[in-house]
Amino acid sequence: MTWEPLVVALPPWVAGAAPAGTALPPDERMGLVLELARRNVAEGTGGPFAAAVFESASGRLVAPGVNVVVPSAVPVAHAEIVALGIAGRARGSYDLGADTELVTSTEPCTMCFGACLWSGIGTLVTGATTADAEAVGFDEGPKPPDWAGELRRRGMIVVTGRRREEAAAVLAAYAAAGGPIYNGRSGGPGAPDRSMIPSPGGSHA
Ligand code: AZG
Ligand code: ZN
Repeated sequence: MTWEPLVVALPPWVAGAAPAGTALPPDERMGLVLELARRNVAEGTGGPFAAAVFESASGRLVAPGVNVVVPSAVPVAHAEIVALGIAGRARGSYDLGADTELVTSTEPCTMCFGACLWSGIGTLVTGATTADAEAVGFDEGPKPPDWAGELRRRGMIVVTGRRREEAAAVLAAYAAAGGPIYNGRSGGPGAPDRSMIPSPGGSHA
């Protein structure tokens, strides 16, 4: 018996929805990402989030990503982490390079905010806001208030709110249909009662 390798695979339908060789102009990249987010929900293969890494100039798709936290049992398998990770594997380097762009259906959470920095991407384009995700029950974590400014000060181009209403509608539809909100603080199998732990934003007095 040895330890499991960390394998985070894309659902099989993604290869057809975002084929290798895809190249898109800047204003069509979010459209593909939102289609992946909607499809991830429709197929029952994860949460209502998708992302993709493109070469900024050519528009070539380097890697798609969808949220597979629940089916993969990998708590960090957010859409952005999956796209950045598969992009690194595709490029053969953990440093994706300043000519790459991450397009994500929702602003990055605390974890993915950090991952944007550690990936070396040059541009970040976001759809729905953190407030949109939190309005339907997701906990996006304690991000710096001026998180986009923090990235810009480190040289990243950050564009927020691209097709925001459409992106927020994907989150709302998922919540309305009763999709699971997997914040990792439900207690897990056999966990002690943690109901007395203050919730984020609550009083810690
Ligand atoms: C999430 N937020 C983003 N941006 N992406 C994911 O995959 C998420 N999962 N939970 N919150
Ligand atoms: Zn995240």
